[in-house]
Amino acid sequence: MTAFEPRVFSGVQPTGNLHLGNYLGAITRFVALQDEYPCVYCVVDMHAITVWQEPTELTNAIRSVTAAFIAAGIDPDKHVIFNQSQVHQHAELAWVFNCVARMGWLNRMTQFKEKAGKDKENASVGLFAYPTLMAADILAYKATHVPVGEDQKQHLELTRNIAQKFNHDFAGRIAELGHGEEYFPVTEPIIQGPATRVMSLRDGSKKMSKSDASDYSRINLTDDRDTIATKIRKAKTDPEPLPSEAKGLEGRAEADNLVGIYAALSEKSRDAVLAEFGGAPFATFKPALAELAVEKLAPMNGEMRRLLADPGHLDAVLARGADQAAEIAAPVIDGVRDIVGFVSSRRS
Ligand code: AQP
Repeated sequence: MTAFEPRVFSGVQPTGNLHLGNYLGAITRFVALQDEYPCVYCVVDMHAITVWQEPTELTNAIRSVTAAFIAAGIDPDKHVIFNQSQVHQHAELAWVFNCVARMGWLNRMTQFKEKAGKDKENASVGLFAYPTLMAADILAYKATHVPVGEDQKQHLELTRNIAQKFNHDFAGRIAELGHGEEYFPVTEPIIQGPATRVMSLRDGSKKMSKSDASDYSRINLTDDRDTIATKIRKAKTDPEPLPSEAKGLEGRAEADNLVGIYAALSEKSRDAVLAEFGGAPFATFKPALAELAVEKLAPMNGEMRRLLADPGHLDAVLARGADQAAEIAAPVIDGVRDIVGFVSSRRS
């Protein structure tokens, strides 16, 4: 087995307002991992355009995700923050992976089915091929660990399958060219914490999502104190008081979601939260949750606003990050060209 240098990669789409699900499921994990690993965090704007984006809103959303990364605590002086479209190696590797992945694998992807809905014929080809671009994002950096929310588990499994098939199909060339037994690592997903799948505040069976038509379904990182309190007050619940143990949340999706959010924000377990609130009605729990959410999100909200007031600075962070990212990805893609057998007069 080839030993790979550990590296973390993950991405967030600039498809609208970032929400509490993105924050708890992904961004807080990104922050935690930066003390342990070299990290590459990407604003995946090429993924965003797999569904229609207004160009000026896309530009603003790219800066907004960049600001959220920095405001949450990712240090751009120690780790790489950039946007995908500035590093051409992502698109190039994605094409090779389109030729490695099988139609049957992609046909099984539930995210495409959910996002394309009933009108599959009218979905973009990019939306169908989304997971091969995601595999390219990760493997262009030979990333060994990828922190994501639960919804990305299937795409991560596909990335592993693509890495294994590439390593297998080209095993002879990989060895011959001196790359050892495997060219790409079989990446480990990191899906951890009490909030790997934060659900909609309006429907406990649907995940919280940027593209949900109802703004009341999510808490945006840019929401002010009053908006956060109103959204939590209006969140769907059932009439029963809270149970005193996590087991009692079974079959109570909305209650489970709110307790999970409280647990994640307070860095406690669900059981610890219920030891405090067991027996309490939602009329007591919801204001406590709103207060906690405001307390945790307000500093980040303020910092995001400060950063967004200077778009030139954010663009400079992205430009420097793109140079650093390309420095890592370029030799990886040069290696792929050689392995595949392309004749190449130009190096990356
Ligand atoms: N509800 C969620 N709970 C926990 N984690 C979540 N993530 C997304 N929603 C939740 C995680 O956030 C990271 C970035 O996600 P993304 O923006 O790249 O795309 P997505 O998963 O498709 O998120 P959205 O909000 O639902 O966006 P739209 O509506 O544009 O598709 C990922 O790690 C994801 O798992």
